[in-house]
Order: sequence, then C-alpha cells, then structure tokens
Amino acid sequence: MKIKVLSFLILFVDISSCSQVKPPEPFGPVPSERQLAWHEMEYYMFVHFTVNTFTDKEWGYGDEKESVFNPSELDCRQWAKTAKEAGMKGIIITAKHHDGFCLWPSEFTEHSVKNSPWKEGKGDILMDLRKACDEFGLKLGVYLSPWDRNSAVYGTPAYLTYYRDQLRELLSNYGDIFEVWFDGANGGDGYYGGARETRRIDNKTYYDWPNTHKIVRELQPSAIMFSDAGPDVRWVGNESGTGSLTNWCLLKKDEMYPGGNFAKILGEGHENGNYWVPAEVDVSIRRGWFYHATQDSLVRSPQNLMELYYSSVGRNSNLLLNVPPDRRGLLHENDVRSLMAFKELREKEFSSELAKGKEAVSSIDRGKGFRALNVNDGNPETYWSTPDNITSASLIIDFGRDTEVNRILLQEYIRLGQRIQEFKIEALVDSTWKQLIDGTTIGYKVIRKFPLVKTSQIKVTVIKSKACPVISNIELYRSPGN
Ligand code: FUL
Repeated sequence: MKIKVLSFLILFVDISSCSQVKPPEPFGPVPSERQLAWHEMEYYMFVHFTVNTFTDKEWGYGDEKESVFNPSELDCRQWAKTAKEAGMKGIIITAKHHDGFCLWPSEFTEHSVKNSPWKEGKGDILMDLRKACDEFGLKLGVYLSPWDRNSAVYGTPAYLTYYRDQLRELLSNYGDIFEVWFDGANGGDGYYGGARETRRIDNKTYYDWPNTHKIVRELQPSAIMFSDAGPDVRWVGNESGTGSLTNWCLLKKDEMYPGGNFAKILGEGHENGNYWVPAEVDVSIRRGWFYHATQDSLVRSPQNLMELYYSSVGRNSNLLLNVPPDRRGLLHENDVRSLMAFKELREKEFSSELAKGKEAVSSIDRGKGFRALNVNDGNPETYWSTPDNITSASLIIDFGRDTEVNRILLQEYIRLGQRIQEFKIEALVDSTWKQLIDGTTIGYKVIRKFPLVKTSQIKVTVIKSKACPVISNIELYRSPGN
C-alpha cells in the first residue's frame, strides 16, 4: 500500500514537473561566473601609492631613487579596515605604476621596496595588504602598469619577458587575486635605464596581449582582467566617475585594444557586441590619483560621492574609488571621514524599501515560475518573464495605499543576457499615469532618481527588448535626498 502511494506521488511530481514552463533561452553574450562574481562586488577601493607619493608627482619619470620611498607609519590594516567599514568589497593596488617602482620585492628588478629604507628593505606591501584583506574579508586586485619608464629594455621584446615574469610573481605569491588591472597609458618619454629618451610602441602589437592574458587565466582562473578593451571588464572611457545612461555590457572587443582611441564607444558599449565586457568606473576621491598634501582640502564630499554612486553603480557599472595613502602610508583623515559619511548617507538613502512583498501584477507573464511576484520576492535567482515572442510588457507594483516614493532600482537576470533597450516608469496620480522616467538599458543594475511622488501604484513598462524581458528585481525607495 505504502509503495502504491509513493509511486502515485512520484508520478504526480513527474507530471507536474512536465507541465513546468521552460525558462527563456539565453540571448546573445552572457557573463562568465567570474564576471557575475565581479558584478556583485559593485564598490571597491583603488590604492595609488608609489615613489610619486614622496615626489609629489602623478607620473614618475622612472629615475626616482628607491631611497625616496619611506612611509613613516605604513599600515595596510588601516586601508583595509577603512575599505571594509566604508562598505567596499575589495582593494586594487598599484603594485607597479608607470615609474616602474615595485611595491613588492620583485626578483626581476632592483627598483623596488627591497632597496628602500622602508623596513630596511625587508618589507613587502603586497604581502601586508594580502594579510589585511584576509583579516577584513576583502578581495585583492593588482595594477601592473604595462608602461615602465624605469626599465632599460622597455620597447624591446625583452621587456615582455620582464613584464610577464613580474605578473607571474604577483599572481603566484599573494593568494587569490580578483582583478588584474591593465592600464592603457603609454606616454613615450622616460628614464629607461639612463637612456632618458622617448620610446614609442605600437599599442596594437607590442604587448602581445593574448599571451599575457593566458598567464592570468592559468595562474588565477577566477580573476577578471580590466583594460580599455577588456577582455573581461572595460574602462568606462572617462576618469570623472560618469557611467553612461545607456550602458550595454556588450562589446565588439576584437576591434579594440588597450590604449586605443575608443573613449566614446566605451561608455555605451556596443548594443550588438559579441562579448560580455561590462564597464568599470574608476575615479579618485581627490583631484590626483596619488596623494598631494595640497589636495587635503579638496577631498570629495559625502554628497559628491553619493552622486558618483548614482552615476556608476546606478548606471550598470562598478565603482572603483581611488583613495591614495599619504606619506605616512595611511589614508588621510579627511578621506576617511568623507568615506564614512558617504556610507551613512547611502544607508539612509536606501533604508526604506517599499516594494518587497507588495502585490505585483503584469500585463502578461510566461507562466508558472515566471510571474510578476518574482521581482519583489528578495530572491535574485527568480525573475518575471514573458512568452518568447513578447518583447513589450508592463508590470505594476501596487502599494495598496498612497505612498511617497522617489527612487527605483531595477535588475535584469543577466545570466540570460542583457535584453532591454527601452523602458519607462510611471506612477498612478489622480487616476492617470504620470511618467517619471524614460530609460534605455538596465543590465545588472540601474538606480534612478525621480522627484518625490505620492502614488498607490508604480508601473514599469518594457517598451523595447531584444528578446522577452527577464527582470529579477525591482526595488522602490522613499529617500531623504532630492
Ligand atoms: C591612468 C594612469 O595614467 C593614471 O596615472 C592612473 O593610474 C589611472 C587610473 O590610469 O591611465
């Protein structure tokens, strides 16, 4: 008898699972697992630190004496503690900037901390930072400048061997690296082992990037690589902290290379790009990338950082915020104060979420498992979708009573690709729909502001989409900010 009941149950489960609606097929390029993990990081710290900190320069010429590098109170724990408390998920450090000075005791050059007075040449900033990141639960990334104004062999094939040897050192000795940052600058002149001349290289061919990328994949398979043109993450095309409102995570990266003249394209990406290469917004909390005492009073305010947040994380990009240590080797008090106040401001800005658990109804859905209620269930793995041939549809969040609201956060389920090309947001006011936002792309995440409105219902309309829309999350806020 028991067996009979069991087999009936199995049959029942079987039949009902057959009637399950099939999820949409992925459309176009989709993110890799390492890119998905990167998207979720959203906000992390850039640390620019080298001989420039002590010479008051932005670009060291390459002839700086190792003896100038002498931080009096260097404390990577303070950097990591600050990053953690600020709500950041990791730290990317200039292991080597254009001046060629290495913050770790590389065995391939004398131009490093090992010949500096700091810790009598026994120090290793990469190791200290690794330990600090582990202690505070942060990920670690490295910036290894391809342009090296110190190296005598820069511009010859021998430099590639040197560069790759250094890359191997960084990727072998300092635990898991989440991001490798390949900068595109190549200014020409430099010290170059005493030659003091201008050396021009062909950005397209000199670095033989595909073979350098292989080293990263081999030694750190989970690391994503950044450059103007990817391969995994792209530059946003400016250093002012401005992501593009229309922002495709897609790029025709085969047509591009680091250091090329692509700034305009990089903001929006390519609507029909054939690779997933999302944008990262890199910007400094000060005017310069390196510390200059003259900029102590010019640290971005918490309000300004909030604007940066909206124009980066709020525009489908990650925010890589530079906070340069001073000559002590500490993040300056003014910077720390601003970061903490920004954290507080952010928490207040997004403290009262209004959509969760409210009634959600759509003009159409794909069927069981893909209903409107998936957008505000707090589960990022569930999503609302429509039948395959339906690329325009709307969804209403019903508060049930008049509610004040002025922010919306939207997320596509990007495992299935980035699809939405045009959307709008409306509020029901005096029985008519009032338009609040006129939008284009969404992607991983979009956060948009609109003037405070008192409404009982918010409508999200997908006007145009490359394939049936897949929206995993809608959040609504009443923020104290304007
Ligand atoms: C640029 C560099 O030239 C700057 O010095 C800085 O490192 C910035 C993040 O990237 O290309």
